[in-house]
This record gives sequence, C-alpha cells and structure tokens, in this order.
Amino acid sequence: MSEKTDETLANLLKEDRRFEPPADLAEHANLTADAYDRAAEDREGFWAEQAERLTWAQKWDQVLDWSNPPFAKWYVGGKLNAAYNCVDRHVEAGRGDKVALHFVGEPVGDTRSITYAELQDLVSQAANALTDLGVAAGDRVAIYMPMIPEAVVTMLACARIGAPHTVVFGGFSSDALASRLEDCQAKVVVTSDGGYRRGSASSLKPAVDEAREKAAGLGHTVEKVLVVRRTGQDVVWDDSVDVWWHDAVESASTSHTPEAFDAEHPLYVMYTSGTTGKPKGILHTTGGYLVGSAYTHWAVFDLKDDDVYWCTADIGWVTGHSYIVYGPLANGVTQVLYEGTPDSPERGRWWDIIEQYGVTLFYTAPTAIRSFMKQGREIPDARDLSSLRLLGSVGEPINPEAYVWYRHVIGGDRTPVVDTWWQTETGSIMISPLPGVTAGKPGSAMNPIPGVAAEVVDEEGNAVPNGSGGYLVLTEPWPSMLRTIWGDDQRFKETYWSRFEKLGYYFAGDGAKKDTDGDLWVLGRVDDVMNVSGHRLSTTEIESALVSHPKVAEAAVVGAKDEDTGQAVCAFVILRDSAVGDGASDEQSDIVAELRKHVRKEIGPIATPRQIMIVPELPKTRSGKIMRRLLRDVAENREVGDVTTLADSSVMELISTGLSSGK
Ligand code: 6R9
Repeated sequence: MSEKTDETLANLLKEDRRFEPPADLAEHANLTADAYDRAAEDREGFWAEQAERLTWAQKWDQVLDWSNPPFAKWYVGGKLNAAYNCVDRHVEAGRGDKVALHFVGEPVGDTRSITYAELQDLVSQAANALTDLGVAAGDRVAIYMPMIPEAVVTMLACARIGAPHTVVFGGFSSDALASRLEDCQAKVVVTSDGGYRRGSASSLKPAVDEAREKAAGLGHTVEKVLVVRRTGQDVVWDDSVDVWWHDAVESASTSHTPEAFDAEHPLYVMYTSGTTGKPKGILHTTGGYLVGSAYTHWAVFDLKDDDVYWCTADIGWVTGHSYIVYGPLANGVTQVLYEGTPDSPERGRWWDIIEQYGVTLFYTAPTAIRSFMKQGREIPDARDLSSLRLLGSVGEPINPEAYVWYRHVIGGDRTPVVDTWWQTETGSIMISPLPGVTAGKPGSAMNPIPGVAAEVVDEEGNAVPNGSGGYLVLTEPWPSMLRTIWGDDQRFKETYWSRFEKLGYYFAGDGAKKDTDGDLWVLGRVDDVMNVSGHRLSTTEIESALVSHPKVAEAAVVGAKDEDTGQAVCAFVILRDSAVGDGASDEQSDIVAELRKHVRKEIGPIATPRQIMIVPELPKTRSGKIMRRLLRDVAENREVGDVTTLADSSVMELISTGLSSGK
C-alpha cells in the first residue's frame, strides 16, 4: 500500500484515548501477559494446555497434523462428546443446580430458568427423540427456530448423537432455507410454530413447509419435521412428516449415554455469504472448535464462576454458536437467553434485563450500540447497570465514538470494552484486547490473542511496518479454524488460501492497519476500501468521522464511480432524533454543509464526501451489516440490486423515495 494510504489512514491514529484495565480485574485476571510469550514459544504446547479444559474420553496423540495444508487436523486421535462437555460434566462435578439458562421470552413475564441438571434431562430426551426419528451419527439436522431454550437443546442433542446441525436464522426466507436444506442434504428439520418478535407472534412453520417443497423440487427429501409449540398459532399439519416436540421429546427417556466422537468429527455447518451468490457452508469439527470457543470465552471475557453472561446474538449466526452455546456452556456459565428485540415492549428492554438478572458480562454489536446512542442516554441512565464489569463488541469495526459511549454510558467508565475480531470461518475470537492486560484504544481490536498468529501484509505477503495498512492474514493454523466448505474443498482452497498460497496464509478479506505501537485496527472488508484520486480511504474511517459529529446517529460510506477521481466518497447519514427538524430543504442543506466541513476537518480535504444524503434508515443484513452494495447502486444512480438478504426489504424504497422527494 502507498504512503498516501498511510497518510490518510493515519487519521485513526489521532485517537489517543487509552483505558487501562481496572486494577482489580488485572490482579485476578484469567490470562496474564506471560501467556503471549508462552504461546509464542510453544504454540502447540499452549493449545494442548487449552485442550485440558475439556473432558476427553480419549486423549489425543498429536496436537496438530498440518501435513496436508490447508486441511488441518487438531487433537489427532482424541475422542470426546461436545454435549457431554457442555452439560453432563458440570452435573457430575456437583454443579447440577447452577442455572445454565435464564430464558427471557419477549412477552414480559414469560421467563424460565433452566439448571444444568435440567438441561441434561432435556438434551438427553431430545437426543433420544432424534434417534427415534431416524437420525444417526453423520446425518445432518437443520434448525430453524426462534431464540428459545429448545433451540439450544436441539443443537446440543445433535452434538450428542454426532449429527452435524445447520442452524438457519429464523429471519431467512423459505428459499434460503430450501437451498441450505438441499446443499447439506438435511434429513430432519427442527422448528417451531412461530416466535415472538416486535410485540407479536410471527410464524416459522409455513416457511419450513414451503422450503421442504422447494427442496423436493431440487431433488432432496426432508424426512421429518419436529415442531415446538411456542406461540400456539394454527399450523398446517402433515402427519406423515410433522411431529410435535411435546409428543416426541417430552415423552422420551431422560437417560442417554453420550458416545465419544473423533476430534475431527463434523460438529456443524454454518452458511455464510461470500462474494458470489451461493452461500458457503462453513464446516466446523468437534475437538478444535470446542477448545477454541471455550478458551476464548474464558480468556477474553475473563469468565469467573459467579458471572452472569449475556450475548445478544441470535443462534442463527456464528456468534450465537460460539458465544451462546458451545463456549459458555463448555465453561459452565450462567447466561441470559433473550428471545426478542431490544425495543419490545419499549426501548429500555435490554437494560431492564441486565438490571433484573445482574448481568456482569455483556456482548453485543456496534450496530446496536449506535442505535442506542441515537435514542439518547436517558433510557439506559434510568436503569441500574452497575452489575456490568466487562463489555464486548463484535461484527464490524466499532467507531471510537460508539466505543467511548458504550464504555461511558453502559459501562459507567468501570468496564473494559473488548473489541473482538473474528469470523464464521475462524470459529472463535482471533484478535481482541485481554481485559486484564491490555490498555484499550477506542476503535482498535488490538492484538491477536495468545495462541493466534495474525499479521498485516502487503500484496506480496510481506509484513508491513508499524504505521502502515494492508491485508489481515492469519499466518498459522488454529484449532477452531474451518475445515472446509461443505462439499467443496476446491472453493475452500481458492477462497481462503490462494491469495498468499506460497506462504500458507489464511486470508478472508479484511483490511487492517498496524499503528505505531503495532496494535491492529481492522478497517473492514477490503472491498469496502475506496480509492479516491489514488488515495486509499477506509469507509470506516469516514463513517467514524461522521458519527463523531453530535448530530449524526449512524453513517454509511461508499465509494461511487467518479470521472475525475476514480471513486468519490458518498455518505448516507441518519440524524439523531434531536437533530431532525421538519425536513425543510434549506435546513437539510445546512446540515450537509456542516457535515462536509466536519469530515474535512477530521480527516482532510481528500475525504470530503462528494455527496451526503440524509436518510431515515440504512440497508442492513439480518446480522446487522450494512449492505454497501445497495448504497453504491443509489450513489451511482443505478437500479437497486437484489434486496432479498436485507432484514427489512422496504428500506431501500424508503431511502429512494426520501431522496427523490428531497426529504
Ligand atoms: C463474528 C462475525 C465476519 C466479518 C469480518 C469483519 C467483520 C467482525 C469485527 C469485524 C472489525 C471487529 N468483523 N468482527 N470487523 N472489527 N471486531 O461477525 O462473523 O458474520 O462471519 O463476519 O465481520 O469484516 O470479516 P461473520
């Protein structure tokens, strides 16, 4: 990358606030600074040590077999059962009465607390019921459910019998479900009649019926559909296929002996979008994945026995897999599982839950934080959030302003914020501060955690010097790495390993910068990096500048084609409620002028947006990622492309109508 890159990206380095770990946390921290050295000296030894936190039916003979890269085998010869590790062993250790899940349904008062002993019974029953439905080790089971305890129980029941699950987010369409059913040849689907979202019951079963039909059209037959009754709404029933959970599971025996599976036995397939249309089925296996998720959850969240943990992700995403189900439960945690949206029945719902359950560790996404900033601090301020001792962030770069707001307003300036970088493919957190060791910098994910080797490299794969930007790569294999793309080894090699093939580096598409201290700033996908007059500019950097303006709630920036400059900066901005006037056009143009000036001041003339559009919403995927491709369509005056993966497909209409009417 050019010097100019460094010059413009250097803006992020103006961020000079530092937050030292709280003394008490540092003193009792799970991981201390020496872990970095230990792991660097003997990486495999370090990972062998981490594997000891699990219970193995048979110990491994070899930590890593990397004789056939990029196909890794971890804990070769080891055998274990993931569900036994997440449930039974805690009961056997006398911790059966500890609450595993504090379930909070969206309807107020609909709560249920489940102990580890109860969870053991439920998982055993579900394992027996799935076996009765014909599911055997190796068969795939699709899960299409709301955030209810049965979803967690089903995942663990699948793991218990060695049937890889594929959880499909409940907000996905029947088409998306059908293609996944077909791709992984799912034998059984577990679903519910519906769930509660935004104050009302939404349905799920009709989409499963449709998807089953569509999959049949693609030549794949789903044999059984197991249905939880959650809302009690009417469902169309086919006796030859559909089975009620309360018939099959609740009548099943609560005793079930878990079988030990090979460390490399497939645990699950998680579909994620790539640069092409067809989603990739990311395959994770048992031993390495469980080691990675349990170790990172313990180290990055500094987990203690009396913590109450809450991750707001949906189990339909990898974050829900690694940091609701496998990591936390392997560690025997007490956690909150919440079914609904943050603003139902009213905006303070999340803070009510934190107050009620005394949540100590909280993990959410920047997009949520920014929407709370937009609503104003009065809402969280009205609740007692003093139980919180650590906050986490995941999913996209966190703007320094959002980080500081999160730490200050939600964390009362007591809590470290851990900005955790990782991906569906990495299986667990790769880059993050350690809360008892690292002085946090707002906006920086800081360093690879002990055991992980990451670098920022140039086009040729050479490590860039401090103060420069480049491509983020992982230079050594790690236990929770994806093993392949389901059914497509070739695509696996091409997508992740071909860019720096000779060096054997893993590359999954993010750009990053090393600051002058050598700390890492993830800049977002490399396809989100713009090139304006030969200068590379990060969308994130300009978004952060916009969000640092008091009138701005949220911003998305894209590079639009420009005759003069190659690409030009186009910004879409949501104003804070307090800054939204009556929409008069001169008032709007004043704000736009003010914001252009602000970006110019914050970053420099090169970053000044050619265009700033005030919009009511931004197009986001169901996991909260801004779909810049669609904004690029608007900025380049093209017809807007495929909107089917948007959480709300009407958003683009809202944006286009608002812009053409001048609002
Ligand atoms: C866990 C998850 C992965 C992509 C990743 C990157 C972005 C995630 C981030 C982050 C900056 C962070 N990303 N965490 N960017 N800072 N802390 O989100 O997985 O859905 O597969 O997305 O998300 O671009 O490549 P996934």
